[in-house]
Amino acid sequence: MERYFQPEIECAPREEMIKLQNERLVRQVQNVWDNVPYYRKKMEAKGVTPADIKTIDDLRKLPFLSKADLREAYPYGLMGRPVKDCVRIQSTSGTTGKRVVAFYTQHDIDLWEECCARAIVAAGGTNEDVCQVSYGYGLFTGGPGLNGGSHKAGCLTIPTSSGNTDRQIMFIMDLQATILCCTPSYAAYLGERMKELGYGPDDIPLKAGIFGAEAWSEEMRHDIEKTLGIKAYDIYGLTELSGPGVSFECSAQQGMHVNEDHFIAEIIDPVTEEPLPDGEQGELVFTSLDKEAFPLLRYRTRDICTLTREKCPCGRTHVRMGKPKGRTDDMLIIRGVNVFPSQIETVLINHGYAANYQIVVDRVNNTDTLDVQVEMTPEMFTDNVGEIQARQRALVEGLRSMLGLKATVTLVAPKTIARSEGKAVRVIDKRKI
Ligand code: DLL
Repeated sequence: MERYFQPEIECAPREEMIKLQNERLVRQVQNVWDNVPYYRKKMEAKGVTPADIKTIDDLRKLPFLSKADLREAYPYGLMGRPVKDCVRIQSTSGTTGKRVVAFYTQHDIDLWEECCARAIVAAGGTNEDVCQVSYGYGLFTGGPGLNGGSHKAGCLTIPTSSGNTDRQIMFIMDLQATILCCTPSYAAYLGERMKELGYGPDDIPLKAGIFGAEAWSEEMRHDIEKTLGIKAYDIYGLTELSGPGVSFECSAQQGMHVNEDHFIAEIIDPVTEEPLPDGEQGELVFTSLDKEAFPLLRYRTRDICTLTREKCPCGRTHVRMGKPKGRTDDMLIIRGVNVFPSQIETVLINHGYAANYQIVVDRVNNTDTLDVQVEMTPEMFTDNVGEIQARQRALVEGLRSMLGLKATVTLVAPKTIARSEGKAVRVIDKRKI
């Protein structure tokens, strides 16, 4: 039976949810106008005032915010409350430029943790469960968010943070953990290590995993579910909007429900910036309806995905987003063709490989090259050259039909590609070095 953390909100009739969103949007726009001069200037430049925003249909009148705005306003320029009202910051790793620093009042933290609790309860979490949080703790939002959610859901929480894989496994086995929260790539690594230590899916006490923070394919989900003997749930979020729990998967595993009482989701065409209808793929844009300290309106995430408002068998009424394919800035353009790492992952797993791979892009004689380096599994490992070549040819063909592009494939020995404890680094683009 489906369980909910806050059924009256998660399953609210659509009219009620829209009414709530209308009220909250009007209040939030006024709040931002009054308290965030940076955004007020943007509104003035577009000729919009709070009086123009009466319902969510007026959302499209508002200007966008982008990562560039966050950089320009860094660190305090987008705050909606004075520092004295804030109790926490979280931050991104800053791999693609300046760090994002997001601020929270206690109210913001409570709402964020409730969103994470919704995800944990949707994955079957109760006060009978032992929930191991193996996302990094500290500036990264994964650990603190799921930790708070696990408390709110009443689970016994094991705050292992990431890393020290054998100790993770010891806790899972000794304390009989039933729910695991970490990145999908780390879940795959934990599964691989547990297999090596002789634990099969029936020995592992876990029943569910809550995996997110990076793009991962359906194929990878099936692999992890099989190795660990669990049901693997996707969870999405970003530091700018709080962290994990902006949306989460239910038992139907057909998209992630956006917590619409707190966030309005839109899909836009990244080039024309026009909103797109449900079902069409584009860039995800979020408006936070009730965050106090860092109230972003129409924030362009750069994540590419789709939305659907079709009825979900789980009973939740909130809009669902598809699996993000990746960020616009993760998309590789190779000889003019758009390539997402997740497409390559699908081909590899369909050919029986695990998700231990690296994509190396370079430019030789003015032509882009794409080399996919993938580990053979211990079962495939051989020194028979003919066999290896046949495997390579099969992958080159698989990649060509998925991407419409010729790639080279390098098969490497098991355990030669570094494992990640957080977000995996899949792409080395030498054209940018
Ligand atoms: O990754 C928050 C998070 C922590 C989400 C734990 C889920 C679980 P950032 O470090 O700010 O925050 O990175 C946000 O990660 O814009 C997406 O590109 C990507 N991302 C997050 N969740 C997913 C997911 C956290 N489920 C960026 N699928 C986002 C695909 C995801 N990509």
